[in-house]
Amino acid sequence: MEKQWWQNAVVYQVYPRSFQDSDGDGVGDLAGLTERLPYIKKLGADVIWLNPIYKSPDFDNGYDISDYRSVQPVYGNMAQFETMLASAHKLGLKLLMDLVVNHTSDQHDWFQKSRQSKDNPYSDYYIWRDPVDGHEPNNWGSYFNGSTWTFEPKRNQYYLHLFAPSQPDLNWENPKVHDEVWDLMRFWLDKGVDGFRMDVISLISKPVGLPDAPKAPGAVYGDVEAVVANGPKLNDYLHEMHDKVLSHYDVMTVGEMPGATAEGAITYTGLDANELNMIFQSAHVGLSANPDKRLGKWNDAPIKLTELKKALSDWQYALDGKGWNSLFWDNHDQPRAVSRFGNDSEQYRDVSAKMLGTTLHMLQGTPYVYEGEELGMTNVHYTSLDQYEDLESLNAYDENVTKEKIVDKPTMLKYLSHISRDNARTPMHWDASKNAGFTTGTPWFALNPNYTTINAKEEVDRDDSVFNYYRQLIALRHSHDLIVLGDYEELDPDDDQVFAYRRHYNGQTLLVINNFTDQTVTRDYDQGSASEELIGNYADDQGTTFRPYESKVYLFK
Ligand code: TEU
Repeated sequence: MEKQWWQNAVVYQVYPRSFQDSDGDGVGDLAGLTERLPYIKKLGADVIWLNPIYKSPDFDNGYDISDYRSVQPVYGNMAQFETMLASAHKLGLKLLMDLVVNHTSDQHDWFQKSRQSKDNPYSDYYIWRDPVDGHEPNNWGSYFNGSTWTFEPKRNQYYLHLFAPSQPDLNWENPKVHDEVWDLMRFWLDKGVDGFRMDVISLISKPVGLPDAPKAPGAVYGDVEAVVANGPKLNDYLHEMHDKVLSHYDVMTVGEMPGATAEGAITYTGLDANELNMIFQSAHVGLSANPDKRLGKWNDAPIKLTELKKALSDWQYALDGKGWNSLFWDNHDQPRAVSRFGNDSEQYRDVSAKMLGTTLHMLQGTPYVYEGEELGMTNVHYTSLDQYEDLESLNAYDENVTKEKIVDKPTMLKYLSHISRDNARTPMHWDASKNAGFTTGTPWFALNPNYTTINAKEEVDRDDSVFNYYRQLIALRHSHDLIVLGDYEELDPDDDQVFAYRRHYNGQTLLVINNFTDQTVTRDYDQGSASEELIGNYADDQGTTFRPYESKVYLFK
C-alpha cells in the first residue's frame, strides 16, 4: 500500500486548558493556541490533537460534553475556533478534534430529557435498567470509583455511567444515537477539521445482558473493562461510522481503546478494515498497575525494562503490515514521560528525555508528543491532597484511603505523586517570567516551579536542548521512509539495561540503541560498520560505550 499522510505524520497534543491563556482569566484558550501555532510548526509536527473544547460543566475537564456544537466560553467562541483552524491550515498543520461519544454530560439536553420519563423521544438515548432486588442491576465498578449505576427516582431506574455519575453512557443500541453522532461529526468535518481522536471508543458496544464482571479478591465492584471493552457490535459501529461519515472526507482517526488486544486492533485498523487508521492501546503505560488489583493503576513500583520492551515490541510485531500503531509515552491521562520512564533528576533529565524520544520516534507507527514533553517537562511532585484537581485522583484517594482503607494516606499520596493525571496538566512552560508566560492572571492550576529553568524560550534558543533534539527526530522521520515503514526486529529482549532494535526497509537498516540506566554500559551491534550515525544525545560517539541514558541511531545502506 502506498504511504498514507497520517503514517508519515507526527502529532502534537494540546491540552487547551493548560496551553496558553490570552485574556488573563488563568485558563488556556483558543486565541492563545492560535498565537502558539508557530511554535508547534517550528517543532515540525504535522497534526494537532486538541483535547475537548466543547461546552461542558467541566467535572472531567471537558470529557463531559453538554453541547457538541458550541465552544466552551472559557476557551473562546466559534469565530475564534475558526480563526485558529484557518491559521493552523495556513501553516500546513492539520487538526484532530476529540470525539467523546461513549457518554455525554448529565447536563446535555438529551440526558435532561431522558431522565424525565420512560416514554419521551430521548428515553432510550441512554442505558436505563430497573433495580434488581432493590439494588444496582450488576456489579460493575466505574473507572472513577464506585458503582457504574446511579438511581433516578423520576424513572425509578438506574442509568449506566462507566465514568462519573455526571457522564451517563449513550445507548449505542439505539440507531437514533448513531445518527446524532454522525451529524455532529459532519458538523466539525464540514468546518474543515482533519479528523478525530475518539475517546474510549472501545467501550461503546456493551455486552448482551450486561453480565456481572469478574471481581478481584476483596474488591467491592467487578472489573468493567473486562466485560465491556471490544463489545460485540464495535466493528459494526465503526464500519457504519466510516461508511456514513469518514469515507466522505480525507481524515485521520485514532481510537482510544482501553482493553485493546492486538488481534482486535488489526480488525479496527487493518489497512482494508475501513474502520479506523490507528488506535491508542495502553499495554506499556499499564505496566505499573498494582499487583493488588483493587488499586488498579495506583502504584509507584519501577517498571522493568524487559517488560516495557516486550509491551512495545509485541505491538510492533503484531501490527506490522496489518495495521498501524500510535506511539506515545504520555498524554493528559498519564504522568510525565521523563519522570516515569526516564530520570527527572537535574543530572539526567535532559539526556533521558532525549533517550525516550529516540526510543519512541524510531519505532513504526505515528508518534504523539504531549505538550511539554518536547521540553522534558517533569512530574510536579505534589505532597498534599489539596494540591490535586483531577476527579480520578480525588475519587481514588477517597475510595482507597477513606472508604475501603486499602492503603494508608502517605502511601496513597506517594502513588498520586507518581502517577496522577494532574502531573501532566500543570500549565505549559513558555518562559521564565511569572507563571511561565502561560497567563497574566491567576493560573487555574499551579505551575510546576521548575519552569524558571525548564521552558520553551530557553530551549528553542539552545541548539542542544530537548526541544531541538525532538525537532531533529521529527525531521529524520520525515526524510526516511525506513523510519516510517521499516519492519521491526527487537535485539536481546532479555537485556534489562538497553533497548536496542533494528528496522529494515528496501535494503537499508536502522540500528537504534538506548541505554535506559544511569550506568555506563558496553554493547556491540557492529555499529562500527554503519554508513552514518543519524542522531545521538551525547556530543561525541564512544563506539561500543554507552554513557548513562545514551541513545544512538545508525544507518546501514
Ligand atoms: O480516558 C479513558 C480512560 O480509560 C481513563 O480512565 C484512563 O484509563 C485514565 O484516565 C488513566 O488514568 C478518557 C480520557 O482520555 C480521559 O481524560 C477521560 O477522563 C475519560 O476518557 C472519560 O471521558
